[in-house]
Amino acid sequence: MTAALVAAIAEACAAGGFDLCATAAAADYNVRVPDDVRLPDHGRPRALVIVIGNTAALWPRFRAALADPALAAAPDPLDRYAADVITAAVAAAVGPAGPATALRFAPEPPPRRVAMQRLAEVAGLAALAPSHLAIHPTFGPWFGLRAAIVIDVDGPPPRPPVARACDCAHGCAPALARALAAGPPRDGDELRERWRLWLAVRDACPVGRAHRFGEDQLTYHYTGDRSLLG
Ligand code: B12
Ligand code: SF4
Repeated sequence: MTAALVAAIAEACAAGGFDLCATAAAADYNVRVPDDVRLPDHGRPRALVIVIGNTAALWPRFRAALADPALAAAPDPLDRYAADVITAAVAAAVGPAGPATALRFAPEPPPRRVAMQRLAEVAGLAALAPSHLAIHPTFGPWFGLRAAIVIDVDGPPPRPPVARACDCAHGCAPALARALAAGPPRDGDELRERWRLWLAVRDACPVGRAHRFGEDQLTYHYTGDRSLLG
Protein backbone atom coordinates (compact mmCIF):
# COMPACT_ATOMS: atom_id res chain seq x y z
CA MET A 1 0.00 0.00 0.00
CA THR A 2 2.82 2.38 0.90
CA ALA A 3 4.67 1.85 -2.39
CA ALA A 4 1.47 2.44 -4.37
CA LEU A 5 0.76 5.61 -2.38
CA VAL A 6 4.26 6.98 -3.01
CA ALA A 7 4.06 6.08 -6.70
CA ALA A 8 0.68 7.81 -7.10
CA ILE A 9 1.92 11.00 -5.42
CA ALA A 10 5.19 10.97 -7.38
CA GLU A 11 3.35 10.51 -10.67
CA ALA A 12 0.86 13.32 -10.05
CA CYS A 13 3.61 15.70 -8.88
CA ALA A 14 5.80 14.85 -11.90
CA ALA A 15 2.90 15.60 -14.25
CA GLY A 16 2.91 19.12 -12.80
CA GLY A 17 6.70 19.46 -13.21
CA PHE A 18 7.77 18.34 -9.73
CA ASP A 19 9.81 15.43 -10.97
CA LEU A 20 11.96 14.51 -7.95
CA CYS A 21 10.60 12.33 -5.16
CA ALA A 22 12.32 10.47 -2.31
CA THR A 23 11.23 8.97 0.98
CA ALA A 24 12.49 8.82 4.55
CA ALA A 25 11.20 8.05 8.03
CA ALA A 26 10.37 11.15 10.13
CA ALA A 27 12.58 9.97 13.01
CA ASP A 28 15.70 9.78 10.80
CA TYR A 29 15.25 13.48 9.97
CA ASN A 30 13.98 14.65 13.37
CA VAL A 31 17.03 13.34 15.27
CA ARG A 32 19.35 15.39 13.03
CA VAL A 33 17.69 18.83 13.20
CA PRO A 34 17.02 21.51 15.81
CA ASP A 35 13.66 21.24 17.58
CA ASP A 36 12.15 24.21 15.74
CA VAL A 37 12.37 22.52 12.32
CA ARG A 38 11.22 19.04 13.32
CA LEU A 39 8.42 17.42 11.34
CA PRO A 40 5.17 16.24 12.94
CA ASP A 41 4.92 12.43 12.95
CA HIS A 42 1.27 11.68 13.79
CA GLY A 43 2.50 9.88 16.93
CA ARG A 44 4.35 7.33 14.74
CA PRO A 45 8.09 8.16 15.04
CA ARG A 46 8.99 6.34 11.81
CA ALA A 47 6.11 7.86 9.83
CA LEU A 48 6.62 8.10 6.06
CA VAL A 49 8.00 11.41 4.78
CA ILE A 50 7.92 12.11 1.05
CA VAL A 51 10.18 14.92 -0.16
CA ILE A 52 9.23 16.55 -3.46
CA GLY A 53 11.55 18.62 -5.65
CA ASN A 54 11.98 19.71 -9.23
CA THR A 55 14.58 20.02 -11.94
CA ALA A 56 14.46 22.29 -15.00
CA ALA A 57 11.45 20.19 -16.05
CA LEU A 58 9.25 22.45 -13.93
CA TRP A 59 9.59 25.59 -16.01
CA PRO A 60 7.49 24.73 -19.14
CA ARG A 61 4.72 23.25 -16.97
CA PHE A 62 4.65 26.27 -14.71
CA ARG A 63 4.62 28.67 -17.69
CA ALA A 64 1.68 26.77 -19.19
CA ALA A 65 -0.20 26.89 -15.86
CA LEU A 66 0.11 30.69 -15.84
CA ALA A 67 -2.72 30.76 -18.41
CA ASP A 68 -4.90 30.69 -15.26
CA PRO A 69 -5.34 34.40 -14.42
CA ALA A 70 -5.74 33.71 -10.67
CA LEU A 71 -2.36 31.97 -10.60
CA ALA A 72 -0.72 34.67 -12.71
CA ALA A 73 -2.00 37.34 -10.26
CA ALA A 74 -0.83 35.50 -7.10
CA PRO A 75 1.83 37.28 -5.02
CA ASP A 76 4.29 34.42 -5.59
CA PRO A 77 2.94 32.35 -8.48
CA LEU A 78 5.59 29.62 -8.36
CA ASP A 79 5.11 28.92 -4.66
CA ARG A 80 1.34 28.96 -5.15
CA TYR A 81 1.62 26.58 -8.12
CA ALA A 82 3.77 24.17 -6.08
CA ALA A 83 1.30 24.24 -3.18
CA ASP A 84 -1.69 23.67 -5.50
CA VAL A 85 -0.14 20.77 -7.45
CA ILE A 86 1.33 18.97 -4.44
CA THR A 87 -1.75 19.42 -2.23
CA ALA A 88 -3.98 18.05 -5.02
CA ALA A 89 -1.62 15.12 -5.63
CA VAL A 90 -1.72 14.10 -1.97
CA ALA A 91 -5.51 14.50 -1.68
CA ALA A 92 -6.12 12.38 -4.79
CA ALA A 93 -3.70 9.61 -3.76
CA VAL A 94 -4.70 9.34 -0.10
CA GLY A 95 -8.45 9.95 -0.44
CA PRO A 96 -10.85 11.03 2.33
CA ALA A 97 -10.70 7.69 4.20
CA GLY A 98 -6.92 7.32 3.98
CA PRO A 99 -4.22 7.84 6.62
CA ALA A 100 -3.61 11.27 8.18
CA THR A 101 -1.30 13.60 6.26
CA ALA A 102 0.65 16.78 7.06
CA LEU A 103 2.19 19.01 4.40
CA ARG A 104 5.03 21.49 4.78
CA PHE A 105 6.22 23.72 1.94
CA ALA A 106 9.79 24.98 1.50
CA PRO A 107 9.02 28.74 1.79
CA GLU A 108 6.99 28.40 5.00
CA PRO A 109 8.60 30.36 7.84
CA PRO A 110 9.06 29.05 11.38
CA PRO A 111 7.29 27.43 13.23
CA ARG A 112 6.36 25.41 10.10
CA ARG A 113 9.85 25.55 8.56
CA VAL A 114 11.50 22.33 7.41
CA ALA A 115 15.25 22.10 6.75
CA MET A 116 14.57 20.79 3.25
CA GLN A 117 18.21 20.23 2.35
CA ARG A 118 18.79 18.08 5.42
CA LEU A 119 15.60 16.18 4.64
CA ALA A 120 16.85 15.60 1.07
CA GLU A 121 20.07 14.23 2.52
CA VAL A 122 18.28 11.89 4.95
CA ALA A 123 16.07 10.67 2.08
CA GLY A 124 19.13 9.81 -0.02
CA LEU A 125 18.21 12.37 -2.67
CA ALA A 126 21.24 14.67 -2.42
CA ALA A 127 24.36 15.42 -0.40
CA LEU A 128 24.65 18.68 1.53
CA ALA A 129 27.78 20.52 0.36
CA PRO A 130 29.98 23.22 1.92
CA SER A 131 28.36 25.65 -0.56
CA HIS A 132 25.15 25.25 1.50
CA LEU A 133 23.61 23.68 -1.60
CA ALA A 134 22.19 20.17 -1.80
CA ILE A 135 23.90 18.27 -4.64
CA HIS A 136 22.03 15.54 -6.53
CA PRO A 137 24.24 12.84 -8.10
CA THR A 138 22.77 13.53 -11.57
CA PHE A 139 21.35 17.06 -11.43
CA GLY A 140 24.04 18.58 -9.20
CA PRO A 141 22.74 21.81 -7.62
CA TRP A 142 20.19 22.30 -10.42
CA PHE A 143 17.06 21.38 -8.54
CA GLY A 144 14.70 22.96 -6.06
CA LEU A 145 13.10 21.44 -3.00
CA ARG A 146 9.39 22.13 -2.65
CA ALA A 147 7.59 20.14 0.03
CA ALA A 148 7.63 17.51 2.73
CA ILE A 149 4.59 15.26 3.07
CA VAL A 150 4.22 13.24 6.28
CA ILE A 151 1.81 10.30 6.09
CA ASP A 152 0.66 8.15 9.00
CA VAL A 153 2.07 4.86 7.65
CA ASP A 154 5.49 3.31 8.30
CA GLY A 155 8.41 4.93 6.46
CA PRO A 156 11.49 3.18 5.03
CA PRO A 157 14.60 2.03 6.95
CA PRO A 158 17.49 4.54 7.18
CA ARG A 159 19.12 5.37 3.81
CA PRO A 160 22.86 5.17 3.13
CA PRO A 161 24.34 8.67 2.71
CA VAL A 162 24.76 10.08 -0.83
CA ALA A 163 28.47 10.40 -1.66
CA ARG A 164 29.73 13.91 -2.43
CA ALA A 165 31.25 14.18 -5.88
CA CYS A 166 34.33 16.29 -5.07
CA ASP A 167 36.14 18.12 -2.28
CA CYS A 168 34.93 21.54 -3.54
CA ALA A 169 38.32 23.23 -3.13
CA HIS A 170 38.47 23.78 -6.90
CA GLY A 171 34.70 23.92 -7.33
CA CYS A 172 32.34 25.88 -5.16
CA ALA A 173 34.70 27.03 -2.38
CA PRO A 174 36.35 29.95 -4.23
CA ALA A 175 32.99 31.11 -5.64
CA LEU A 176 31.37 30.87 -2.19
CA ALA A 177 34.22 32.95 -0.73
CA ARG A 178 33.67 35.64 -3.39
CA ALA A 179 29.91 35.75 -2.74
CA LEU A 180 30.37 35.98 1.03
CA ALA A 181 33.03 38.68 0.64
CA ALA A 182 30.38 40.87 -1.02
CA GLY A 183 28.32 40.78 2.17
CA PRO A 184 26.14 38.42 4.19
CA PRO A 185 23.54 36.60 2.05
CA ARG A 186 20.45 38.32 3.39
CA ASP A 187 17.07 37.85 1.75
CA GLY A 188 15.12 40.29 -0.42
CA ASP A 189 16.63 43.23 -2.31
CA GLU A 190 20.08 42.83 -0.83
CA LEU A 191 20.42 39.25 -2.08
CA ARG A 192 18.90 40.16 -5.46
CA GLU A 193 21.51 42.86 -6.06
CA ARG A 194 24.26 40.27 -5.74
CA TRP A 195 22.46 37.34 -7.28
CA ARG A 196 25.07 36.70 -9.97
CA LEU A 197 27.64 35.99 -7.27
CA TRP A 198 25.31 33.35 -5.83
CA LEU A 199 24.60 31.99 -9.29
CA ALA A 200 28.37 31.64 -9.71
CA VAL A 201 28.41 29.34 -6.64
CA ARG A 202 25.99 27.01 -8.42
CA ASP A 203 27.82 27.33 -11.75
CA ALA A 204 31.12 26.42 -10.09
CA CYS A 205 29.89 22.93 -9.25
CA PRO A 206 31.02 20.39 -11.85
CA VAL A 207 28.12 18.03 -11.15
CA GLY A 208 24.97 18.21 -13.29
CA ARG A 209 26.03 21.04 -15.60
CA ALA A 210 23.98 19.59 -18.45
CA HIS A 211 20.91 20.13 -16.27
CA ARG A 212 21.46 23.84 -15.61
CA PHE A 213 18.21 25.84 -15.55
CA GLY A 214 17.42 27.94 -18.62
CA GLU A 215 18.05 31.71 -18.40
CA ASP A 216 14.41 32.64 -17.70
CA GLN A 217 14.00 30.02 -14.99
CA LEU A 218 17.17 30.87 -13.15
CA THR A 219 16.72 34.64 -13.46
CA TYR A 220 13.18 34.32 -12.07
CA HIS A 221 14.41 32.13 -9.20
CA TYR A 222 17.12 34.57 -8.18
CA THR A 223 15.36 37.89 -8.82
CA GLY A 224 11.62 37.16 -8.73
CA ASP A 225 11.33 39.35 -11.89
CA ARG A 226 7.70 38.87 -12.93
CA SER A 227 8.27 40.24 -16.43
CA LEU A 228 9.82 36.82 -17.19
CA LEU A 229 6.38 35.23 -16.68
CA GLY A 230 4.60 37.29 -19.35
C1 B12 B 1 16.50 30.75 4.72
C2 B12 B 1 16.95 30.31 3.36
C3 B12 B 1 17.96 31.03 2.73
C4 B12 B 1 18.76 32.11 3.45
C5 B12 B 1 19.94 31.37 4.17
C6 B12 B 1 20.58 32.13 5.31
C7 B12 B 1 20.51 31.41 6.63
N1 B12 B 1 21.33 31.89 7.52
O1 B12 B 1 19.77 30.46 6.82
C8 B12 B 1 19.17 33.01 2.25
C9 B12 B 1 18.08 34.02 2.00
C10 B12 B 1 20.50 33.71 2.36
C11 B12 B 1 19.15 31.98 1.11
C12 B12 B 1 19.82 32.17 -0.06
C13 B12 B 1 19.76 31.32 -1.13
N2 B12 B 1 19.04 30.19 -1.21
CO1 B12 B 1 17.95 29.54 0.27
N3 B12 B 1 16.72 28.86 1.47
C14 B12 B 1 16.35 29.19 2.69
C15 B12 B 1 15.21 28.27 3.21
C16 B12 B 1 13.85 28.99 2.97
C17 B12 B 1 15.28 27.84 4.65
C18 B12 B 1 16.67 27.34 5.08
C19 B12 B 1 16.63 27.00 6.57
O2 B12 B 1 16.34 27.86 7.38
N4 B12 B 1 16.86 25.76 6.90
C20 B12 B 1 16.77 25.35 8.28
C21 B12 B 1 18.18 25.22 8.90
C22 B12 B 1 18.02 24.70 10.35
O3 B12 B 1 18.84 24.24 8.11
P1 B12 B 1 20.43 24.16 8.02
O4 B12 B 1 20.71 22.88 7.28
O5 B12 B 1 21.04 24.37 9.34
O6 B12 B 1 20.81 25.44 7.15
C23 B12 B 1 20.74 25.46 5.74
C24 B12 B 1 20.29 26.81 5.19
O7 B12 B 1 19.77 27.64 6.20
C25 B12 B 1 21.49 27.40 4.57
N5 B12 B 1 22.33 28.31 5.34
C26 B12 B 1 22.51 28.37 6.65
N6 B12 B 1 23.43 29.26 6.94
C27 B12 B 1 23.88 29.74 5.76
C28 B12 B 1 24.88 30.66 5.51
C29 B12 B 1 25.19 30.96 4.16
C30 B12 B 1 26.29 31.86 3.88
C31 B12 B 1 24.43 30.39 3.11
C32 B12 B 1 24.71 30.72 1.68
C33 B12 B 1 23.41 29.48 3.41
C34 B12 B 1 23.17 29.17 4.73
O8 B12 B 1 22.36 26.30 4.29
C35 B12 B 1 22.19 25.34 5.31
C36 B12 B 1 22.59 24.02 4.76
O9 B12 B 1 23.96 24.03 4.45
C37 B12 B 1 15.40 27.03 2.26
C38 B12 B 1 14.12 26.20 2.02
C39 B12 B 1 13.96 25.22 3.17
N7 B12 B 1 12.79 25.19 3.76
O10 B12 B 1 14.89 24.50 3.52
C40 B12 B 1 15.96 27.68 0.99
C41 B12 B 1 16.96 26.91 0.09
C42 B12 B 1 17.97 26.23 0.98
N8 B12 B 1 17.61 27.96 -0.69
C43 B12 B 1 17.88 27.59 -1.86
C44 B12 B 1 18.57 28.40 -2.80
C45 B12 B 1 18.71 27.84 -4.21
C46 B12 B 1 19.11 29.62 -2.44
C47 B12 B 1 19.94 30.53 -3.36
C48 B12 B 1 21.04 29.82 -4.12
C49 B12 B 1 19.05 31.15 -4.47
C50 B12 B 1 18.18 32.28 -4.04
N9 B12 B 1 17.06 31.98 -3.40
O11 B12 B 1 18.51 33.39 -4.33
C51 B12 B 1 20.47 31.63 -2.41
C52 B12 B 1 21.99 31.69 -2.24
C53 B12 B 1 22.58 30.65 -1.30
C54 B12 B 1 23.63 29.76 -1.96
N10 B12 B 1 24.24 28.85 -1.24
O12 B12 B 1 23.95 29.85 -3.13
C55 B12 B 1 17.38 26.18 -2.17
C56 B12 B 1 18.54 25.17 -2.22
C57 B12 B 1 18.40 24.15 -3.34
C58 B12 B 1 19.54 23.17 -3.29
N11 B12 B 1 19.73 22.47 -4.40
O13 B12 B 1 20.21 23.03 -2.30
C59 B12 B 1 16.36 25.95 -0.99
C60 B12 B 1 16.23 24.51 -0.54
C61 B12 B 1 15.00 26.49 -1.51
C62 B12 B 1 14.31 25.64 -2.55
N12 B12 B 1 13.02 25.87 -2.72
O14 B12 B 1 14.85 24.81 -3.21
N13 B12 B 1 18.38 30.95 1.42
S1 SF4 C 1 31.86 21.81 -6.20
FE1 SF4 C 1 32.06 19.79 -5.20
S2 SF4 C 1 31.71 20.12 -3.00
FE2 SF4 C 1 31.06 21.98 -4.12
S3 SF4 C 1 28.90 21.69 -4.41
FE3 SF4 C 1 29.84 20.82 -6.23
S4 SF4 C 1 30.26 18.64 -5.80
FE4 SF4 C 1 29.76 19.68 -3.88
